Amino acid sequence: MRLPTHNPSKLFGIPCPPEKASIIIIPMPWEVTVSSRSGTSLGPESVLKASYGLGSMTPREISSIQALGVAMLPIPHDWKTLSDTLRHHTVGHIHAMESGLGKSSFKKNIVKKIDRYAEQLKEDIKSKSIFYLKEGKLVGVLGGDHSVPLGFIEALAEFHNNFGVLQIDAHPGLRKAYRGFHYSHASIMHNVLQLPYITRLVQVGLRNCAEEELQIIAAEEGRIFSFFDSDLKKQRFLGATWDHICTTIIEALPEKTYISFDIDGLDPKLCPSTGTPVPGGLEFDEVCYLLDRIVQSGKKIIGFDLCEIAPGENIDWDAQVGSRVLYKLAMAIGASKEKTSSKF
Ligand SMILES: [Mn+2]
Repeated sequence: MRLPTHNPSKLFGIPCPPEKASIIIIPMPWEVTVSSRSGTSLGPESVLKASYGLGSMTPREISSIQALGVAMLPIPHDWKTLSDTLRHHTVGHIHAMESGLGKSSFKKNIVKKIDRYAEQLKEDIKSKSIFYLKEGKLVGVLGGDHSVPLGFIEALAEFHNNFGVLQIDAHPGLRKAYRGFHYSHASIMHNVLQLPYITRLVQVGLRNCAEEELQIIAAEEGRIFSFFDSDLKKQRFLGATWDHICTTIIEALPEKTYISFDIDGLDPKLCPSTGTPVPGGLEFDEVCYLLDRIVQSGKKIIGFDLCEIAPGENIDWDAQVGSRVLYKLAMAIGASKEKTSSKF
């Protein structure tokens, strides 16, 4: 499915050029190593389009986002074209391995070639992020698959000594070079944990974990805090309030936190077209409340990504939810900066 190109300088329907914005959204339409359904490379375009329709926002919400100033950079269509071309090579290989049909005849040099392009993509996002962070702006990355924010997280290390990652996701993302790809979306948190300045990883909503990943979570006890969806639901069923659970999650976060938001952390009714939906998950209002509580707590949100949103075939439901989540993340990081500006 092809979508028309929309005007990136009118995210949420509000004109805001990057030079006037306090928050810059870097879009990245990349999905070379996704293991299931494709579509997330259309995420930025579809979220941008859906964001125009946030007409149901209250006047207060509209004036708040307007006052904040959020600009999306132009969608890099050259990366989308490259992603489509490389995806053509990887899809058969990944599907053969996923379905247990044995090793495909995929050439090692093609894996290396894809890793090289992924490295270039990482550097591209890193240099763009550093440019805007140096200007004192806040930055968010909009995928694409979950492999894309690594360069941004590396960039943040040049501005913050130590920080933690709050990951909202159905999957731990702790696979080592999943299906041979060093920069696989399924390896994002494995790669993030190689960075020494990441003091803690707090995962919320996990419900589809490989044995290899459970072993890493157990071995990294203290550095990884995992809130499994089944445990969260059990607490709720036994009468715990979401407010109480949020307190527990926030207590696990360091003073400075990066938020990595995979849309499949939400209940799949909110993201039915994402690549690997899993039953269960968080409600939209629950994550909004969690974000509000993080801001109130005085812990500083230093950056975020939002990944794995894919438009549906006929309706733009996934993108509507995604644009709402993007709005909430932008408001949260803006409010967090205001609240903590005298602290850091
Ligand atoms: Mn996921």
